Amino acid sequence: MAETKTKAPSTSKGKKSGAKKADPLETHGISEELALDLMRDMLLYRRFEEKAEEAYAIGKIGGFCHLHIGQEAAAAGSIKPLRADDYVTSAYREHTQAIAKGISPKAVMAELYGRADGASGGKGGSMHLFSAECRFMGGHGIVGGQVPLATGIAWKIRYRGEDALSLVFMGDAAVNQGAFHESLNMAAIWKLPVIYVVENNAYGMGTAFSRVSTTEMVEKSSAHGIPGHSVDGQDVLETYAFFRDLAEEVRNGAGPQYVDLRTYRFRGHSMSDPVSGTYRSTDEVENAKHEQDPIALLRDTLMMAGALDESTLEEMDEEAREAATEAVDFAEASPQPGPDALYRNVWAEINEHGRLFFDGRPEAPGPGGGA
Ligand SMILES: Cc1ncc(C[n+]2csc(CCOP(=O)(O)OP(=O)(O)O)c2C)c(N)n1
Ligand SMILES: [Mg+2]
Repeated sequence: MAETKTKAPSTSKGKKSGAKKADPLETHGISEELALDLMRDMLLYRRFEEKAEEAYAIGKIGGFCHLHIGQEAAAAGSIKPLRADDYVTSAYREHTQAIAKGISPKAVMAELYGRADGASGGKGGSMHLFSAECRFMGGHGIVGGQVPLATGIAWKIRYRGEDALSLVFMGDAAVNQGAFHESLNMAAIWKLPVIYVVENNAYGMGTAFSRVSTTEMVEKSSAHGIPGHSVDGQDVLETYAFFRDLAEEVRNGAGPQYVDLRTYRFRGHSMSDPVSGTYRSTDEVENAKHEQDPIALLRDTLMMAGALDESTLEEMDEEAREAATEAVDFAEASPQPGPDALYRNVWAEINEHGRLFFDGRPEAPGPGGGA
C-alpha cells in the first residue's frame, strides 16, 4: 500500500489472537463484518483516487481534479448508513462519495476521462458527477452552491410526504457563504429532513479556516437553532455510528442537523497545487499521514481486536486495486461522447404551450413559433 502500510501494529503481531472484541466495535454497536466492509470501501476509494492521480499525471484526465485521499472515512462512514432513497449532494471533491452512494467506480472513472459511459455522459467531468437513479445529485463547482439545492430537495421530500432525507457535503470554506446561512434559516423554519455536513479539512485552498472565522466550526448553525455536532471524521467507526443514529433521528422528525466532520486532506487542493506549501508545512502533512490515516486507524483497531490479519488485509487491498484498474480499463475503452451528445441534457422539455424540446432536438413547433 502506498501511504497505508499493511504491516500489523506491533502489539497485534498480525495474527488473530482470539482476544476479546475491541471496545470501539462494541461501543459503536458495529459488527466485525460491517467494520471489514468499511475497510473494503475505504481501500477502494484510496486505490481509485491513486489511479485517477496517475491518469491525470499522464494527461488522460483533464480539467480540474480534487482528490479525496485522507478523507475516505468521511465518505464511507456517513453515506453507508443511509438508504438508497436518501439523497446525497456534494461539492467538487466528490469522487468517493459518488461511489459510496452507488455509482460504479467504472462510471465515475469514465466521467473523469470525459467518456460517453461516464456517470454524466462524459460532459461533467470530475466536479459534476451525477446520478438521479442513485440519488446522487452532484458534483458542484461553486463553493456553497449545492447547499440551497439540497435544502430544496429536503423541501420536496417534505412536500411529497416521503420518508427519505437529504444529506449535503460542503467544504469548510462554504460556511462563510451567504447561501449557507439562507439555507439553514429556511431549513430551520420548515424543520426539513436535511443533514448539513462540513468536511472540515481545515483549509479552503490555501486559507486556514482559523484565519477566516472568529467562531468554531461547530457553532456555525447555532444562530439558526440547528443542533451542531462535531465528529472525528478520521475514525470511520465513530463516523458510521454517529450518522446511523442521526439519520434515524432525522427520519423521526428531529429536523435539520449540522455536522462538523473533522478531517484532513493528504494531497494538494487540486492536481495543480502542491501537497504542502506556504499555507501548511510538510511536517504537518506528514504527521497527519502517520497519525490520522483513516485506513491505518481502522486496520489497527481491527487487528487489535483479532478481527483482521495481514494476509486478509492484503487480499482486500488487492481486490481494491483490481477494481480501480478495471475502472481505468473501462474508461480507456469507452468512446468519446459523439456530436449527438452536444445538446443532450442541455435543454429542458417545455410544455405544449411553448417550445418543445426532447433530448435537445425540437420535436414539434409550439404556438409561439418553431423551435
Ligand atoms: C463561489 C466560489 N468562490 C470561489 C471559488 C474558488 N474556489 C474553488 S475551491 C475553493 C476552496 C474551497 O475550500 P473548501 O470549501 O474548504 O473545500 P475543500 O477544497 O477543502 O474540499 C475556492 C475558494 C469557487 N469555486 N466558488
Ligand atoms: Mg476545506
